[in-house]
Amino acid sequence: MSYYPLTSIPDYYGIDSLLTEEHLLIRQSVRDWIESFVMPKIDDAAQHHTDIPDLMKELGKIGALGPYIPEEYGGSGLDQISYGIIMQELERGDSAVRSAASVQSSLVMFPINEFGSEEQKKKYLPQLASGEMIGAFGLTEPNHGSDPGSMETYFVDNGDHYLLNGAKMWITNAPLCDIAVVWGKNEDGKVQGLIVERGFEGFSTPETQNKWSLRASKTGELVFNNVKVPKENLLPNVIGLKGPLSCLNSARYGISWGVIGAAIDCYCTALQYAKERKQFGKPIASYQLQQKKLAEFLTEITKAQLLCLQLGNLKNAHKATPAQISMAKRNNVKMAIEIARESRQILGGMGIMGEFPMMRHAANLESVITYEGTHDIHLLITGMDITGINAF
Ligand code: TGC
Ligand code: FAD
Repeated sequence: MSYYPLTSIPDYYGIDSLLTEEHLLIRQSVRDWIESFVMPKIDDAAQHHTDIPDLMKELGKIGALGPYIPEEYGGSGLDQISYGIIMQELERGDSAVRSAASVQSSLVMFPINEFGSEEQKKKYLPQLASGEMIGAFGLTEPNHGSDPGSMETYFVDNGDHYLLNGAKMWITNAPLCDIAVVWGKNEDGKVQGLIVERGFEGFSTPETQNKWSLRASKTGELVFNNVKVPKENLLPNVIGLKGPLSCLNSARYGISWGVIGAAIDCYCTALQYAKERKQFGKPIASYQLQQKKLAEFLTEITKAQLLCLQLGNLKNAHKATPAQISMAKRNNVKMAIEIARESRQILGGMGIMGEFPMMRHAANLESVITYEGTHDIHLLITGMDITGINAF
């Protein structure tokens, strides 16, 4: 259960009035699920570096996997604002929960839906939507993170199959995945996507241990040692880096909304605590220094909400540019990590305890500010968009 009443979740600029009845219903149902399924378990999972059992199936049951994927393939056919709202509510629980849903939706279901064959869509999408199948997305490599265009993973035509070699690193859900959408270079040096299934000989997924961040999420490697991938597992409808980067547009958009949820959790906790905690005979909320922090949190959350709502409108109209998405990802993650850090101070010593969410959110957001394009890379994308000069 949250420490604050859910009725205190802020809507300072009346943004709810711009949402539809359906958006509000979706938000309420995900909010309720986070309270009943995630909140009671999340501190324990993070403290013990374990995933939440059955998380993906439960996410499937509430319709959080592939919300915008067409219903004929098991999705919910919802709009982009619904997707954003779902991500926001999930990340109020924990970034690991949003990560699970965003990888499955934007990085696995999205490329199969956009670039896959009809057979691939029918074979994989319904099981991914229900959470019976867990997907991973392999782009980053040990030697190539911000610069995926230099990837070394490659595959060659070997008669009736492709032979895949290489390794991917920092892969969310690698140790749990049933399939992985893997980006490698073909014999012409062009990037293409392959669907690699657990059980293919030569494919292994060692877990990355000892993370201080996203501890309720499994991270690992994808290692390919002469893996025979059937030819029908190649994504046929995209060639080039724009394939994986298009998936990132969708996931980065979801993160822009998601981190608002983490910021809201920290803000609401800090506000409640500041009103209850007395020092020098008065609630600490009565002191100007604490009010400054709380007022600035709410200002930044409200600006981030407006940014996301308009980005959602642009996305619904298929007009959102990658650079606009970069701006929102960069701004909102920075906003959330600063609120997590500052709000912890409002709780004094109690702020470091697992009973309160700040340390967990702050540690999680250290990953979120790095993955899906680092804070610096998103700045360079904006810089290139406004100057026309590539500074990478
Ligand atoms: P560049 O030459 O600029 O572009 C190559 C081709 O791609 C096109 N393109 C895009 N297409 C769609 N969406 C985008 N956002 C695109 N950005 C570029 C571009 O038009 C070009 O197309 P074409 O047809 O001319 O070939 O590429 P570059 O090599 O200079 O690199 C550009 C850069 C740095 C922006 C890009 O590589 C980048 O974004 N780097 C960051 C890498 C990153 O974000 N990795 C994320 C890995 S996945 C992950 O972190 C999941 S975390 C999941 C979780 O747990 O939530
Ligand atoms: P590097 O690219 O080595 O960057 C190091 C530093 O150099 C950064 O500060 C960066 O901003 C800076 N830098 C790099 N290039 C430039 C430049 N041209 N100019 C100025 N500064 C520069 N990847 C996946 O493919 N799938 C996943 O599911 C996935 N999940 C992840 C989960 C977690 C928990 C984490 C931490 C990462 C995950 N990633 C995943 C990888 C993530 O996308 C990369 O970590 C990220 O893109 C950065 O790559 P890197 O770590 O290699 O850092």
